Amino acid sequence: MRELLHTMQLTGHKAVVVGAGRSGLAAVRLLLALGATVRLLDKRTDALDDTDRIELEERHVVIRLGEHASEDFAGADMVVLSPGVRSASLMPFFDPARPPQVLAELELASWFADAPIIAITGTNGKTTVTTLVGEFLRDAGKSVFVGGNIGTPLSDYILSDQPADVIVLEVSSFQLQNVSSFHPKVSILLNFTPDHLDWHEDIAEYFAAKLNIFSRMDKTDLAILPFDLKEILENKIELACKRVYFTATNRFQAPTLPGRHNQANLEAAWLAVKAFGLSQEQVQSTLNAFPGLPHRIEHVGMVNNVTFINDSKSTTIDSMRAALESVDTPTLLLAGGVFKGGDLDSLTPLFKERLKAVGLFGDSRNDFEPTFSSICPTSYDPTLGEATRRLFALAEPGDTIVLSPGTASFDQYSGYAERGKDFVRVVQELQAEQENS
Ligand code: UMA
Repeated sequence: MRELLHTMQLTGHKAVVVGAGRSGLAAVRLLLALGATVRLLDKRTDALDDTDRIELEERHVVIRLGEHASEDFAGADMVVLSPGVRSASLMPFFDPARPPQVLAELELASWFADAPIIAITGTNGKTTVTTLVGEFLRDAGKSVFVGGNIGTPLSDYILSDQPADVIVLEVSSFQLQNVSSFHPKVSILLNFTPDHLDWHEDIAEYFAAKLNIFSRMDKTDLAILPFDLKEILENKIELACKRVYFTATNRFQAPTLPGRHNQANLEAAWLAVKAFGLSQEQVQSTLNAFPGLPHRIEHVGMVNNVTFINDSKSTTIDSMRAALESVDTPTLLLAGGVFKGGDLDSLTPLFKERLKAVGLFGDSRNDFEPTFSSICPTSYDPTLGEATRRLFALAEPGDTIVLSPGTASFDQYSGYAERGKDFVRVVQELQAEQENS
């Protein structure tokens, strides 16, 4: 048990946790360790598996599954939100005479953080930079916890005995929207482009949530900021902490992290670990052995001298742009899925320069087809597998087929990772067919 945790800290407190996913379950366990009385809610009636349900019931957690209702929140002192839960959607259920304290799982867990935090946010590149910062620090001999939006909630670390000299957290706008005392030592804002507008009220709300990462930082802390946003950040936002701006350079060689956007990611990651005493040589030495990240401009095979790149993590137009810019051979693009919006036409010059053909699949055909069909041969197939095979039939040796859909995957998949694995499966099938022919 961590030094800052005491079992009597929240004794007598009534806490409601909303969402029985990874964050919600971790928050429940942390609240139990603090002595709170806990109620767990989830809209989905099948949200809990038997193992978790039995464990929580044995620990006297009241579980309520199904649509939320006012009585679920009756008497609550605090309501802890999973990232995917919008606090505004719960307001009608609260007693206006005695509203509870509403906070993110990240906020609750951060009260007990016992090591300096490096927090990373931005629209694109968060997972890459979070992973890199963790790897750089580990290779330099530091013990590190890497978590947050990347997968393991901070609450899990707080409840563990894992030692850490540094806590490295990927943080999303969803999480940042409900923090008030979260206080990183170093924060990185990687970039900012429209995203999640299906969830946030508007772009201003999304930007404000991202900037919340800096709100508690003081003059001993460091903000690492994108040069592109300097004017906006200098003129509109007051930061109490030190700040440094970054842009893409050629400081590092990183063959598994192609593209200018990755040079910018590397620069931001380097500035963060520099603040912890690492040298440029140490960073380069880690990069020399860095295998790259799955589903992010990942080289997944070659058939008949046609290269296949899996960039399934590309869920925005901006990441589609980054992927296309990173490939310097004639490109056949696979795109499609749930389009989240964005100015596709602004990329017309890049499309004209790079694209040989486009294979659309899944949803959003009507969003993509007008732009692409005016530029290059554009086909449509219902599934990714069919679209990949069609482009492969068109491709010539030396070409590259890039899956960089620029969309969410929920029309056909449970997430981008499943979509990426499906693509890899098709590539492997093509490889096997080629070997057997
Ligand atoms: N739910 C309710 N009521 C609501 C809304 C949701 O009960 O009003 C329930 C859902 O039915 C569901 C549960 O809440 O069962 C899910 O909670 P969640 O979506 O917060 O998911 P977790 O499993 O807790 O995962 C979260 C992050 N998910 C989101 O932000 C959507 C994970 O990031 C993160 O890895 C995990 O916490 C650990 O910190 C994923 C993600 O997609 C990777 N993040 C977005 C992104 O990267 O674009 C932000």
